[in-house]
Amino acid sequence: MTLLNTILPEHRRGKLKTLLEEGKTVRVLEAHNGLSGIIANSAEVTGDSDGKTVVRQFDAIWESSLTDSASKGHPDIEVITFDSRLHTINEILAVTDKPMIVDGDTGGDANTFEYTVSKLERAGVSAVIIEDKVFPKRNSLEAGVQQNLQEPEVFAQKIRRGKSVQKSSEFMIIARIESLIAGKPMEDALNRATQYLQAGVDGIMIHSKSKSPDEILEFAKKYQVILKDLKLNKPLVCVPTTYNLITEDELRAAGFNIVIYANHLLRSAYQAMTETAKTLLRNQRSLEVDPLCVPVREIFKTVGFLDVKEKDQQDEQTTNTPVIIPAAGEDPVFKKILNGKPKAMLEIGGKTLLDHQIQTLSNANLADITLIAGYGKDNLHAEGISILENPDYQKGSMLNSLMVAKEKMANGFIMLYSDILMEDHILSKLTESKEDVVLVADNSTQYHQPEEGNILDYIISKNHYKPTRREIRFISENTVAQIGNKINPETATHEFIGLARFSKTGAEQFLETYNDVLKNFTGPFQESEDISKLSFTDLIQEMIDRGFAIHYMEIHKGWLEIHNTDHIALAQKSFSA
Ligand code: SPV
Ligand code: MG
Repeated sequence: MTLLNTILPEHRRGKLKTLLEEGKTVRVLEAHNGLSGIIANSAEVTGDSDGKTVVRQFDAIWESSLTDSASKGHPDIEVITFDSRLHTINEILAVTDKPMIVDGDTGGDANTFEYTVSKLERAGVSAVIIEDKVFPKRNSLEAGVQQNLQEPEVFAQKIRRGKSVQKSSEFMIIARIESLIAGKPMEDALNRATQYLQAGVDGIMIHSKSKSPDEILEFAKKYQVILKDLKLNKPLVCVPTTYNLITEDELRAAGFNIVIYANHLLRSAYQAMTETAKTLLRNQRSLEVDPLCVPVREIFKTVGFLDVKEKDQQDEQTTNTPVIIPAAGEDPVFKKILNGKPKAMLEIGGKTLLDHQIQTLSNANLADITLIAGYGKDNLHAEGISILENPDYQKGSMLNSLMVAKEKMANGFIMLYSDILMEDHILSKLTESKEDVVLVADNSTQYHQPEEGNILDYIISKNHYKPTRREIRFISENTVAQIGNKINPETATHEFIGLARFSKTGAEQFLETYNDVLKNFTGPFQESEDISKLSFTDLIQEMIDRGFAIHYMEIHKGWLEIHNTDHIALAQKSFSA
């Protein structure tokens, strides 16, 4: 169900009357369930007329007894109960905002009809059309079927009873004359029209199953005379199913105000479904039916599933995403300065590296921070964050430390290397990303040589482009083809800065891949000489190889990694600036 077209009954009901009062010829299309209702409500063609753009749509929806019954596998003989019809009617009303005209069949007896009017009006239906046949009626289109007409006086009284119970002035009761269907003369039809108009009906539908429009055109001409005599102005309705050469313009010129295409969505769906079923049988696989089918995603879009996905993603982003900082390893470069303390405690500009990170995270509303400690854990000091321990920090890679916080990952998470500092905008942009796995990737790597002895995580972008051609790029089209520290810097397009965001789905994919790799592989794996040394980038590469989309968010500088004393000086300089 899509919530796009929701409308209150009181806002919909009067729309049909308004269209008619505006002098519009109302174009109506049949619907038999929610999905066909959405199509009738939203189908649109755009064209050009005298240099002006013209948009054409249907104005209203016909809830047909023929197609409602047929879609339930039943004949159109009033065997589908009114409650079932009302269920379909409400299903369509829930996903549309255009006026609805309900095919009320005979309306039952006068008492039954009163309840029908009351329920339809309350639901927001704009009009009901009842036909002057005896309950239970037979569909009008099949030749050779016995058609029993109701006495016009009895039918006129049913109209009066219906009009007497409606609460609003907007709801319309339209009388459908079946004389021509039952093989009666034109006089009978005209006589009935007069009686029904005198009973207070809001419009007349003249039905015909002739291939030629002649008889309804003759009726329309004489109907104008009746209206004139009675000093009334009541709309005239037709259902051009059999006389289908005539155009809307011609019907309008003949005096018709409402044109109903009464069964075409169901009939076309039936044809397409039958063809699909047979094509599957012929081929014993489904490839050949693909051209006969819309992509699943189009259905998702139509029924609002893509909206749901987007809202879920927004919720996920606005709920506080946990941040995991693996910081267990011992740093050989700063061994002396740190003197038994972990690297996170490195002092930069009067604050620890960790405090700088906590500050940046809190600027992006990220307060759920978990740090994985190992080396020097007793000398780790930080407020307002959780600390977990990786006792085996000397054995594995940073990935092992990250996995200590597995429990934190279930609803998505952000991973941050413990030795990087960055400008605020990077994190806020990352938290807004919609993709399932997003790595932050710097493109300035293309312009400078890596420093000696510094091992960097490189990325090769899937959609190669010239870095010099600066243009707007969307994360959704930035996908990673390759990641790792053994990639030739010359071929790399980006450097992974050590910051990544995983959605709930992304986290599931990440954990599933991790568990599967550990269970099923031994020895060298991706860039690692042994599975026990599996790194974060190895696992991401494995996800890529398994077909998961790994996106990157491109940045240009604005961050620093603290790998040597020069970096500390640089950081101090930028903080004082
Ligand atoms: C319907 O669509 O159910 C109708 C029109 O009543 S017809 O089938 O032509 O009678
Ligand atoms: Mg019908």
